[in-house]
Amino acid sequence: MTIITDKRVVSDLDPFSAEFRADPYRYYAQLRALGPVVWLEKHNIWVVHHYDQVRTVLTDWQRFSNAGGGGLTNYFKDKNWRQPSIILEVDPPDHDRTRKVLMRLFTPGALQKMRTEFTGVADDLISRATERGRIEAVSELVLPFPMKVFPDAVGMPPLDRDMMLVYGGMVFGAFGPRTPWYDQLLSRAEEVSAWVDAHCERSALTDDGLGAAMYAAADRGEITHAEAKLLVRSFLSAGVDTTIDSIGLCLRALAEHPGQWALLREDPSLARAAFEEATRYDSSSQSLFRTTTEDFEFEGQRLGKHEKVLVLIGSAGRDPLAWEEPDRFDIRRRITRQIGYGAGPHACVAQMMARLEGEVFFRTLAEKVDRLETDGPSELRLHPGLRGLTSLPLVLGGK
Ligand code: OVM
Repeated sequence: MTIITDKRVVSDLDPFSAEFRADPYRYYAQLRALGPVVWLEKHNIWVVHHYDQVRTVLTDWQRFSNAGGGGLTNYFKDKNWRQPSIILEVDPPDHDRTRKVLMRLFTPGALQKMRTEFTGVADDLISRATERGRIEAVSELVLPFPMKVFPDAVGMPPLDRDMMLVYGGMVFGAFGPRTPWYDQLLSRAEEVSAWVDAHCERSALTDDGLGAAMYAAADRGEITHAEAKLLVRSFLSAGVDTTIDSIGLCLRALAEHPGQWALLREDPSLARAAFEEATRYDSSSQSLFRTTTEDFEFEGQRLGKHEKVLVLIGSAGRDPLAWEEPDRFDIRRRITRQIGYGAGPHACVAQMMARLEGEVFFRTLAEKVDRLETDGPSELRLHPGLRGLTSLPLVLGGK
């Protein structure tokens, strides 16, 4: 008989609470101090939060599966509110077939076309914001950018902001626990799902966007037409809120670090590096989930089969074991091991598009804007699944 002594490392921290979300980096450090794998008793889940272990978990898809669901709901035990994603919530080899279709969309030519279009939109939005001078940057500058360029690239008509943001809230709400807030949001699930479904139909898309390219892959037999529709849905699920929030947080970081803004303003070619650093330093995607496929020992802890593992990529980006002065926002940092887009087979498939949005936005800002200052406190949206701002008052002055 084997006797397993219970040396489980336990914490009562709740990464989904408003208190934690308001100041996550402080709590991440507390979690890291406890050890590489910690049991969170509030939710009965494991958590990993160091760079190395986060990368290991995200890469080891055999033991840390995505089929258990992208959020806190455990699909091995419970049913989810929406049909599972056919790319996020499946494991290789099935996953690789749908992923390949999406990967092929981001050709140099497609990205070049996006760059031209993104630049036109950024130019227009930033010029108008600069003329106004004092702005609430989330609603007047940040949000309108992905909200325009993303549906345009996919080939969708302009998105109804309210519906889109309710849907995004629902999708990423699933990254957190069932709360009265989330239940209320889910009360609109039927209406919102119908809206999303209708927008993902081939007939609702232009014939020259990313959406049409997915249906073309179906015509070639690489996927079914039903799968093409679900892949358009994945795009719409993962592509809007994430970039809005990441661009907003990067803008705030620049406004709050005048020395870094001065560097970028003097050399707009640093824009891509600035957004890359913000993706490490403070970005929308802080957490992901995996679910164990078997009983095994990991970093000295006994993990059981079908247990949820919270993967804090936001903490991995601030791990002092992996980064020099991780709490410093430094746009000249050379980032060769980005973890903000995840890692392994499920690493963000549209990360090149996300980077392009960030690069174009901040390059245009650096080219057109001289003065960039905060104009009062910003407000965080204390959403359990995605980090972002609800308001960012700024003063902008043109060059
Ligand atoms: C999807 C999906 C939804 C949310 C996030 C995500 C981070 C993917 O439906 O495939 O990736």
